[in-house]
Amino acid sequence: SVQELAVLIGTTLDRFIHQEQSAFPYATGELSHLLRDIALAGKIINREVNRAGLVDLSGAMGQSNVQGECQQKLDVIANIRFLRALQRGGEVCAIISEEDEGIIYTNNDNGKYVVAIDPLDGSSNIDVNVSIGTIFSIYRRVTPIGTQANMSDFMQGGRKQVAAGYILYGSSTMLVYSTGSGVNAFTYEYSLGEYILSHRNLRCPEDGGIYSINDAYFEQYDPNIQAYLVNSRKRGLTARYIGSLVGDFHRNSLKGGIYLYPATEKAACGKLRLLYECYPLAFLAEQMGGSASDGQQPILDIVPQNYHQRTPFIVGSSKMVGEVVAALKRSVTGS
Ligand code: P6P
Repeated sequence: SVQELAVLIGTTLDRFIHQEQSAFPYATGELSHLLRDIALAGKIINREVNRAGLVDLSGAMGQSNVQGECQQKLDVIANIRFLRALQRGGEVCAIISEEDEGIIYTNNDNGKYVVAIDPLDGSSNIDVNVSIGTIFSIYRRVTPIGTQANMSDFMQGGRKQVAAGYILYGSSTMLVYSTGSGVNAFTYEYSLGEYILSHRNLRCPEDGGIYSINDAYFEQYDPNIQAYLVNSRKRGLTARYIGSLVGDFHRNSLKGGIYLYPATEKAACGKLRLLYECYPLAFLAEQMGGSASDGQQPILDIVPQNYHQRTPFIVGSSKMVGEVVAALKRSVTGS
């Protein structure tokens, strides 16, 4: 049977979440339910992504999101699907999404959690069939249960995340997440409709041979970033940059490497968003033994100011990130 096959293949996500929850005797199951809601939305988006080329879901919607970025049809669909899954799940009282300016209220004022989400990052890759991803970040609300959530629920800072993860729609679809006790990755088995545990307790190699950065902006980078890149080429490192953060992050986490989106002359804070891209991936990186910095401090220590603020982002193998941070600090101290 399907279930017997699942048992043969290994631990399903549902079973893993249940096992993880039972390790916390006081856990009441809401976070488990929330993770299942996200996993379900991921299955639905997976289906849409896989069909995009066939049912004309690829291509632009002809409108822009709050970032002023041209919205791809799948962006809009992914946003709607996740909002609907979280609203129906009942565990979430409010959401911040890359696709919307302000707080989205779910009308579940009794929900204990808030979620910040990038429903479909890297969506410009949809038309050319390159991997794309969903990134999510979960906080326990600080406002009283039963009241309407507000900005304070989302401005707690990266170290207050209770869970974070991503779904990578690639050659296979994977859900990778952490609730603070290590990182586990689940590969979606379509024939079973189940996510199967494929990478238990993922660890990011301390060092690596891959660097990911948009070389086109080389002239705009800090001279010490430029020096790092020149040196990386001399050392024979491999350049891999697919224009999809989740794909680059996932590969570098498995193989060892570093992803950089530094400040440029045109974008003093870089391009990536703190709340629903950098905080969650920094949480995962640290849980895997890697690290994440804005060049001056760990990403998770950045004090949030607003929902869509940007930050320079350097993430991956701890030794590599350390080298870049040391180089950038020389920029500041002039040493
Ligand atoms: P650039 C996609 O828009 C994204 O947010 C990340 O997924 C990706 O790494 C980066 O921006 C690409 O940006 O400026 O190099 O095209």
